[in-house]
Amino acid sequence: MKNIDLRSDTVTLPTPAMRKAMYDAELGDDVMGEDPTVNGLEALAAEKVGKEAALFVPSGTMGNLVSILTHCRRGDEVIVGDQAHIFIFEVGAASVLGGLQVHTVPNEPNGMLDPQSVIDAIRGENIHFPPTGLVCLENTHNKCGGWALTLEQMDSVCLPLKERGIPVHLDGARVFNAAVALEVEVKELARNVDSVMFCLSKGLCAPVGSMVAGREEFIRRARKYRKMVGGGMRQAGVLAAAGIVALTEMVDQLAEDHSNARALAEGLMGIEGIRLEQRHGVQTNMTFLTVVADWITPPELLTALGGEGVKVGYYGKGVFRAVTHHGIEEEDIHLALEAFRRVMKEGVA
Ligand code: TLP
Repeated sequence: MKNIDLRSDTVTLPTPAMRKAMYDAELGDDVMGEDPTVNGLEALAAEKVGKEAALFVPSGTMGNLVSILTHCRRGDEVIVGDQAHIFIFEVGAASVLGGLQVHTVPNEPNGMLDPQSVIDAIRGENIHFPPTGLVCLENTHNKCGGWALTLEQMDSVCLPLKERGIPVHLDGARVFNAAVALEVEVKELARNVDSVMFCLSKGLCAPVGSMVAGREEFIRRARKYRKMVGGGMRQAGVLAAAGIVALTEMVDQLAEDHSNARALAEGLMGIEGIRLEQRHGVQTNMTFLTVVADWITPPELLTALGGEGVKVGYYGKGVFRAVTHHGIEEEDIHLALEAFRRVMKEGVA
C-alpha cells in the first residue's frame, strides 16, 4: 500500500540533485561569514525576492521571529491577522521572546487584511498606548485556504503604511506558490514589504531552512538576532546547497501541486458528507474540507483514512487540511479520492 501523506508540504524529501549538491558542498564557518555555499544561497535568495540582502535561518518560525525582533523594540505592538501563522502557530514567540504585544485584525476569508482596519489599528500618540512597530502579512495564507494575495491587494495594505512610516513584514512561507499561481515574480509581490521570510523546506523540497530578506542594514541586524536565538549554524552549507537547488530547480514544478490540489478538491466535492471550506476555491496546494456526515466522526475518518494509507491534517471542529506537494502524483490523487469514497460510504463499523 502506498503512503499518501497530505498532512503538509513540510514532509517533502530532498531530491537526488539536492543530496548530490549537499554531498559536494564547499563549506566553512557561517557564523564567521565564511561558508561559501551559504553566502551563495543568501545572494541568490536576495536576488530572487528583489531585496538587497538575505539571511539563511533554520526554520520559518525563526525567520518570522528574527524579522519581528529586528523591526520592533520591546513594548511595541505588532499588527497581524487573527488567522496568521505568526499569531496561531508560533508559540507566542513575539510576546514571550520579544516583549511585544500582538494586535489582531480579522483576516478576510481570502487571507486579506482590510486596509482601513489596519490603519484603524495603528496607535496614535497617547501616553497609554504601546507604539505600533510592525504590520505582518501572510502570502499564501495558510489558514485561509492557501489563497494568494495579488500585487494590488498587497499594495493596498503596504502603501498607506509606507506613508505612515510603519514597516511591513511578509510571512511568505509559501510566497513562491503565490507567485506561480498568480504568474508574477516573487520580487513583484514583495516590492512594497520591508522584509520577507520564505521557506525552502516546504513545496521547494529542501530538507531544512528558510530565508529572511530585506535591506542590507536590516539583514546585518537580523544576523545578530539569529545568533541570539541560537540560529548560528556553522557549516550550514550542507543545508544551503539543497536550498540553492530548491530555488533554481523546484519553483516551476509547484504548478503541478496546484493542479493536483484542484483535482483533489473537485473529487472531494462529489462525496456525500464532505463540504469544501474554501469559499474562494483552491488556488495553490491546499484543500480544506469539513466532515458534515453524522455517520463518521473526525477521529474515525482520520483513523480509517490512515488504514488506507492516506494521511491528512486535522484542524479541529471537523476541518481537515490536505496539502499537495512534490512526490504526490496525479495517480495518488485518484487513490486518495478512492480511499475517501470508501471510508465515507462505509463509515466505521
Ligand atoms: N506551517 C506548518 C505548521 O506549522 C502549521 C504547516 O504544516 O503548514 N509561516 C507559515 C504560513 C507556515 O505555514 C509555516 C509552517 C511557518 C510560517 C513556519 O515554518 P517552519 O515550520 O519552518 O517553522
